[in-house]
Amino acid sequence: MKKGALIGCGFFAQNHMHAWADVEGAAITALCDRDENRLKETAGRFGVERTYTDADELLKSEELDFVDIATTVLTHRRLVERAAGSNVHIICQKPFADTMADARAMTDAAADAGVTLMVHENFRWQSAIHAAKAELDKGAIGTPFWGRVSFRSAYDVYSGQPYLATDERFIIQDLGIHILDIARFLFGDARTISASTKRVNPAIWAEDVATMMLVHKSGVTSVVDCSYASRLSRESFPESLLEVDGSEGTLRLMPGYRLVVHNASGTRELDVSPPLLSWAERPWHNIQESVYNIQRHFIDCLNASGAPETSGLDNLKTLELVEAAYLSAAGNSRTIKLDTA
Ligand code: NAD
Ligand code: 89V
Repeated sequence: MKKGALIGCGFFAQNHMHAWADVEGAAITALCDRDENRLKETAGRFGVERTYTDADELLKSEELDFVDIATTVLTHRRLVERAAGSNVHIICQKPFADTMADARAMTDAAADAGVTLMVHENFRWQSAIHAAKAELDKGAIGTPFWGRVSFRSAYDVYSGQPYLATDERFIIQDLGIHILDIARFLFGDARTISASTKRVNPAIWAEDVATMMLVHKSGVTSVVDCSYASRLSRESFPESLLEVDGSEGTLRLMPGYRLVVHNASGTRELDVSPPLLSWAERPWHNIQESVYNIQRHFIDCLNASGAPETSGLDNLKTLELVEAAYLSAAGNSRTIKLDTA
């Protein structure tokens, strides 16, 4: 049994806790949150007795295999470095870091301590995205040459996550990061990116619309677009939609988890709806299933001493896309060549 502690018992951490209860071979034995009310509520909800308001105290007092950091970005570097210093394996929520320098210092700290570091980047672990990847991997549409990963919504995300309305950065750092990671997952690493952003909603501080174009080493050109200001006739939050054109056909992941694959043999339409886990709630159920999948993957990696797919080192490439997108948008959408290319 892998023993873990959760640091940060806020809005999204509740999903982590529900998923940990389903992951065989792992158990959360201690909790930490500097907000006593949230700490008590979560401890009561999940029956965890060992609680702390200070992460250093927790790391000193608990015998742990891993920590799961579910706090917001500005606290990630200190908590990851402390955890590495205590020789425990680490999961850290996205966005991994506020700067590339912080992210590199965090991956270095984990490497120096010889511990596994995974970024909780769960969108690629949604079963609909995995189903699309499986079609591409078996060559159903030949060699992809063009793709689009799109997330367009007008869902009220601000009530559950008020910081999204006041942070200096919004949609690229919060949501774009997920669909940029999906673009890397489907089309491989990118050479260049260009981007444009806009703030439509006057009640928020930063950008709620972003359009990005990537050129991948694989030869694919992809468009990665997101909006929290798009009032559609059918709200599809939080679905990521896909379009991929290949040398032998096309693939479309449509609203309602309909995967349409067309090639010389005809058209197949697959229902790739995610399962509704016992504790999940629509419409968040696809994200909630991916929380279970990525935490399951982390424990499998610890048991096999393998590197997680979204390791700290891998996620540096997704984070660099985020940084480059902001740089491009601030510079008349100029094309940015990526260092990790
Ligand atoms: P939140 O503000 O609701 O919760 C964060 C909690 O961490 C708060 O209770 C706060 O008191 C606690 N905290 C902060 N610093 C701490 C410290 N040093 N020690 C102990 N406790 C500390 O935030 P949230 O909406 O739950 O988001 C948390 C993270 O999860 C963010 O990085 C966000 O981007 C990410 N997130 C990911 C997904 C997803 O994976 N799909 C969805 C939503 C949010
Ligand atoms: O998944 C997330 O990171 C969330 C949301 C779906 C609202 O963007 O912050």
